[in-house]
Amino acid sequence: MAQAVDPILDPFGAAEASAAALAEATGVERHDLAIVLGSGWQGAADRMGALVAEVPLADLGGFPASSVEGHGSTVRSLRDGSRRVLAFTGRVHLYEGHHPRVVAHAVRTAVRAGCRTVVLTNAAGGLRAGMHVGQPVLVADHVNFTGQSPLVGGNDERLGPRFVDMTTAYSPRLRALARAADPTLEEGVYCGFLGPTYETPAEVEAARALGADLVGMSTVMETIAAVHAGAEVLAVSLVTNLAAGIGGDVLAHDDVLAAAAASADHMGALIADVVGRI
Ligand code: 8IG
Repeated sequence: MAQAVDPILDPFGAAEASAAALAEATGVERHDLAIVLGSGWQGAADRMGALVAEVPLADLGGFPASSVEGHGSTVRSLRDGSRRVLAFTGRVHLYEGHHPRVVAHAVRTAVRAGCRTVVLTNAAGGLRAGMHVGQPVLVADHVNFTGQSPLVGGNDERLGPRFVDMTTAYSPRLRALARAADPTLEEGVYCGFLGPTYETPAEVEAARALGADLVGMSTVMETIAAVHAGAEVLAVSLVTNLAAGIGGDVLAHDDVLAAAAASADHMGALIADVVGRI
C-alpha cells in the first residue's frame, strides 16, 4: 500500500507515490502510453495488449472511489509487443465533488510512470448537425466551461510550467494518425461543463455559439494536466446522445450507457487500431 499523499496538497508527491506503488504492484517499472476509458470504452482495454496485471486504484493512494455507474476503478498494465500500456478503467469527475487536482491525479500518475502519450476517451452529447448516436469524434480542441483548472494554486515546477500554451493541446500528429486509421473520423470541439445536469436549451445554444460540437463533463481537466506535464494528448468522444433539445428526447444516464454498450466493439477496435499506430 502506498504512503498516502494528498493530491490536493502535494500533486507532484502524490503522483510520484502512486507511480511507485503502481510499479511495485504491477512489476512494471515504466509505462509508455496511458488510456483513460470513459463510458462505453471499457471493452477497448482488452484489445490493446496482453493483460500483465490489474490493480485497484484504491491500492495506489490518492484515488477516490468513483461513484458513477459505468465507470471502473482499476488500472490495467498491458503489453503490446515492447510497448507498455496503462489502461484506467474509469475516472472521477468534478461533478462528483472532486477537486480538479484529484481529477487530474490519474494522468499525473501515468506521466510519472513514464507515459509520454495520454489517450482520453469519453461519452458526450453531440451538437453539430448530422452527428448521430454511436459516432466517434476526434477532439480537435476544447472550451473549458467549468471555471476550474488543475493548475490553479501554487505551481510545482516539477509538474510543469506556471503558464501553459494550449495551441496544440490535442496533438495534430496523433489526430493525423487517428484519421489514417479511420478516414471517416470527424473532428470536433469539446465543451467541458461542470455537470451533473445536462444542458438547458439555452446552454446548448451558448455552447454552439462558442464553437462547440460536443458537450461533456470530463476530459478537460485531464487534458490540461497532461499538456502541463508535456505529454501528447489524443481524445476521442463517443456521441451517446444528441444534446438536450436537439433530439427532442429527455436525457437519461441509462440511455447513455445503452448507447455506449452498443458501440463498445466498434470503439474497442478503433482505439486499438489507433493506439497501435502511435
Ligand atoms: I454521455 O449531453 C454525455 N455527457 N454536459 N451534456 C453533457 N455531458 C454529457 C452529455 C451531454 N452526454
